[in-house]
Amino acid sequence: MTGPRSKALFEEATRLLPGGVNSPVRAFRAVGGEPPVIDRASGSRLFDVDGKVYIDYVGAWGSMIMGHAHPVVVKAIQEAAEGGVSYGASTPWETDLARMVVEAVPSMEMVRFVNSGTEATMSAIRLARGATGRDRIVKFEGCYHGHADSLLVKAGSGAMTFGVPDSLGVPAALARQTIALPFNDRDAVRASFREVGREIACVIVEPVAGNMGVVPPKPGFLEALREITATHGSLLIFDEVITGFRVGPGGAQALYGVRPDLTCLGKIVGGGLPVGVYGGPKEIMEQVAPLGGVYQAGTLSGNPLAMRAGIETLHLIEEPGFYERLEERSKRLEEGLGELAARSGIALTCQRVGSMLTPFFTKHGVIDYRTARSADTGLYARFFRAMLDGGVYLAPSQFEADFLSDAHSVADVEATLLAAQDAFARVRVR
Ligand code: KE4
Repeated sequence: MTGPRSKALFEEATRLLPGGVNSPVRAFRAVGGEPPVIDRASGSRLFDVDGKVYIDYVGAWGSMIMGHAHPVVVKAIQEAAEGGVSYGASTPWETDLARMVVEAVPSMEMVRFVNSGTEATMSAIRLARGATGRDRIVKFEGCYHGHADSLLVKAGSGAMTFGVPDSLGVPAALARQTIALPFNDRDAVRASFREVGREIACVIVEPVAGNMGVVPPKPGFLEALREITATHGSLLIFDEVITGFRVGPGGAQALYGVRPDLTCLGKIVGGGLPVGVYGGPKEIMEQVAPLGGVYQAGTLSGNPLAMRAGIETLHLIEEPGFYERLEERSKRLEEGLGELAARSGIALTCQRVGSMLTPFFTKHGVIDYRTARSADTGLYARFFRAMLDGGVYLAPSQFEADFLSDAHSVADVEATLLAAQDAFARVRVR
C-alpha cells in the first residue's frame, strides 16, 4: 500500500498526465494498486515521498547498472552542467563516448547518438530500408523495440506474413510491411524469407528478449538469423538497448559470438540520462545524413550532460571484477527464488542471463511469447504487491525483466530472499 503523500501526488498526476504517468508500465496496471511516487534514489535503493525505502530491481528499466546516484557519475553531470547544459553543436565528449562504444562493440565501426532506444531502432530500420532499397522488416512477437509505428505491429491472422497494427494510430498499410514471427523459431524465419526474402530490408531482434520477461535465444537461433539475412542480402539488427553493457562489456553479440550488421543501444550507455545509439560498419553508417541520403536528426542528440554520464558509467563498468560480482549475486537471487518457490509449492521458472532475470509463475520453460503468456499473471501481481509491501520493488509486470546493479550487495540479495519467503507464503495458492 502506498502512503498518503504518494496517493495525493499520484492523484494530481492523473489529472495532468494520461494514467498519471509518462510511460504506461509505470502506472502499475498489470499488477494493481497505485505506484509509490519516488522522491530520490541512491545505490540499490528507492525512497518514496512517504519515506518508504525499497530495494530497486527496475533500475530505470535496466539503465542504472552502477546503482543510483553514483558519486562519480553525479559529479560528472554537475561539472558538465556548470559549462552549460546543451549547445546543439559538436563537443569533445560525444566523440569520447563514441570511441568507447566502438571499442567495446567492434561491429559498430561508426555510431550516431540519439535520445532514446525508440529513436535508435526507428533510425536503424530507416537506414536498413535506405541501404537495401527494400520495405519489409521482420520482428518477433514479444520483443519490444520502442514505439515507432513499424514496430507496434503483431502477427496477422493465418499463414499470411502481413503484420497488423498493435496500437491505434498505426496505419494498416505500414503494418503490412512488418512480419511478426515467433521468437526462437528459425523455421518460421526461413519460411518467411523463402516467400518474400527479396523484399526484406532487415530482421530486428532482442538477442536476449527482455520484454516478454527474460527469454534467452535457443542455441543456433541467432546464428540462423545471421546466416539467413546474409544469404538474402538483408541486414541483421540487434536491439541491445537492454543487453548492451548489461550481459557483458561487449553485449549479447559478444556473449553469443554473432555479429549483427547494425546495433542499437540505450539505457546503460547514457548512465540513466536520455541516450540511444545506433551504429554499424562505416559503409552502412556513411549513408546517414549529412553524408548519405538516410535522414535522421535531433536537437538534443549528443547532449553534453548525457555524454559525460555515459563516459563515466562505461569507465566504471570496465573496472576488473565488475561483471563477476554482478554474476555472483544475480545467480544467488535466481537460485534462492527457485528454492523458496519450490518449498512453497509454487510453480516458478526463473530465467536469467547475467544480471537480468524474470521469475515466471509457470512450471514450463519460457521460449517465446506464447509460452510466456502461460504464466499466471494474477499470481505474479499478488507476489509483486507482497514484495512491494516487503520493501522490494520488482518490475510491475510479469513480462518485464528485473535488474541487479553493482550497488546491490550480498545483504540486499539476502534481504530480498527473506521478503520473497514471506511473499510466497502470503500468495500460495490455497
Ligand atoms: P526507449 O524509447 O523506452 O528508451 O527504448 C525503447 C526500447 C527499445 N528496445 C528495447 C529492447 C527496450 O527494452 C526498450 C524499452 N524498454 C522498456 C521496458 N522494457 C522501457 C520502459 C518503458 O517503456 O517505460
